[in-house]
Amino acid sequence: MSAEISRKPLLPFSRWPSDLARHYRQQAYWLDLPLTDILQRQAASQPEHIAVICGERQYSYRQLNDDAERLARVLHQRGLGPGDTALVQLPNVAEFYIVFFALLKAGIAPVNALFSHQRLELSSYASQLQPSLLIASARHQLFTDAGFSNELRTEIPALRNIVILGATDYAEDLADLISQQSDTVNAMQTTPADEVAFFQLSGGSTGTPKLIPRTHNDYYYSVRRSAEICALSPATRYLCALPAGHNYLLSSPGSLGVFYVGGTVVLALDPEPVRCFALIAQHQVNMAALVPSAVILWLQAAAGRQQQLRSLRLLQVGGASFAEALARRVPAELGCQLQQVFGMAEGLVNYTRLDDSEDKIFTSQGRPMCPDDEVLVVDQDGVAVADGETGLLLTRGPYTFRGYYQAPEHNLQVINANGFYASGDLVQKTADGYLRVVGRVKDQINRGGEKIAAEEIENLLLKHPAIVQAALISIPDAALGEKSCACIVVSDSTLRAVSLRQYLREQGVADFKLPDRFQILERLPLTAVGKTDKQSLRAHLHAGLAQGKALAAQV
Ligand code: AMP
Ligand code: DBH
Repeated sequence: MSAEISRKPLLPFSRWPSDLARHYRQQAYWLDLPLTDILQRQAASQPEHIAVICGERQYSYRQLNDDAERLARVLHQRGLGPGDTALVQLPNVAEFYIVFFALLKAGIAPVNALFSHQRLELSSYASQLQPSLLIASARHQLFTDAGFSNELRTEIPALRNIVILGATDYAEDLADLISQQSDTVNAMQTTPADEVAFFQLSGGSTGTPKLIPRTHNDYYYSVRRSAEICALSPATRYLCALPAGHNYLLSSPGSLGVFYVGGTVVLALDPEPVRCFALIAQHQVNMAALVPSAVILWLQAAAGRQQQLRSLRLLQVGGASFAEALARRVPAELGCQLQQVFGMAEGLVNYTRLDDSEDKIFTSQGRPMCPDDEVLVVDQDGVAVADGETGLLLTRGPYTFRGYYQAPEHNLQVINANGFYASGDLVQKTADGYLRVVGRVKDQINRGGEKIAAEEIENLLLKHPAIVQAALISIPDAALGEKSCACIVVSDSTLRAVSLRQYLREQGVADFKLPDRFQILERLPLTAVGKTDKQSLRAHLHAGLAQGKALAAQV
């Protein structure tokens, strides 16, 4: 007999209006199938084919599905199910997929935190989701001992299950749960296909990280269509060397796309080229997905090592602006085709197509994957601009969300009355529907594909007793595209960058969000309405940097 069965209400989220939902079903974008179907169909049709390679371990589709099924039953037996949520933080290991599918099978909606996330990010997700389950890794500094888990338990009354990958003296080991046979006979159920399956993370532009509800229907469509556009097949051997839970690596076409067609995912902990090249050679990888900053590293490392990359056919690049000059080097120096990807965890994904002209592939970020992706490029008054002109991107469609989780005020700012999402990107659209990303208006720094919401860091800086004003802005960087600079007005001129970084670290923020540079100013420039004038701040700083001037008060 199962313990108490969860009879919680399903999770609230902003739904598509019924006329659009009907249209998306008619067009067979929404098939009313759960995401678990991705794995189950392969486990049935080619059970012995290798799904995941993780170091020395290889998982067949059968093993992956069996492991996920066992873990799901154990969780189900503990009374977890639809209406429950989970906070998950795992590095790029096979267990990431076992856990993801197990939670979907049991109807538990996870959010996959990045492994670089620290106390502040995890606490924020937990307080927004009120999870009943935490699954994390003992290799993360927050989970080597019971301290942080206990903190979370106190803050989140619902959090009754803590499971850690790796042996600890305070929690159950994930490996034990995966191998445990459960005697549950109760039917386990996924959430309905038009309800929340899991949450994606937004790079954000506000003080608090936001969660993006994704339904089975909308996400499964984006996976199928991406797999089709990228011409995946059972012979696909895909290197996943960026965080496996990121929307790009999960669904564009990502590992889920590869699983959908029955190919093989090869996991790497990070995109460091020497190790990745060895994995490519060893496992005959033919496709990989990178951010531009990693491509730079690969290009540098490739000289003299092309032999190792011989199996590579397609390299996807996305997540941040990719300079045309670099794009042109990819085929010649890495010996493979380039595909540009411009996507967002909120939905819309654009791809250059495999048969596009070189010119399109090198100079555009692709076009939307779905005929029913509605993309508008508008001026500040919401009026469409002419083709080729720069404007703000607005979009809605069968896999673009309709609002962040429980964030009604922020949603009013980013979702318009017709349900279009304003991504904050400045783009140009060609007559044939291709997009170029030329800038952004959202208050975000894109540090090599890792997004930093300026406001989040400014709020933390302002808590420091000696900081009077703070503005985080981007500065150009050859390797990362952008780095961050904190412009601060202080009441104590002996403040130093090291101690400020240490201070931020103690607040529990992820390392990639720590300002690369601090600039002390007498005052921050203001706009006519009295807001910090970041444009003039950036111009001032960039001009100084360009002239190689030692800026007076850099600390
Ligand atoms: P997020 O909303 O955190 O998933 O981040 C998505 C954002 O990343 C987009 O709105 C863009 O600002 C940026 N982005 C993604 N892909 C590209 C790309 N290929 N070129 C430029 N910016 C990109
Ligand atoms: O940056 C992104 O969020 C992103 C990039 C490429 C994304 O979500 C995607 C493809 O799906």
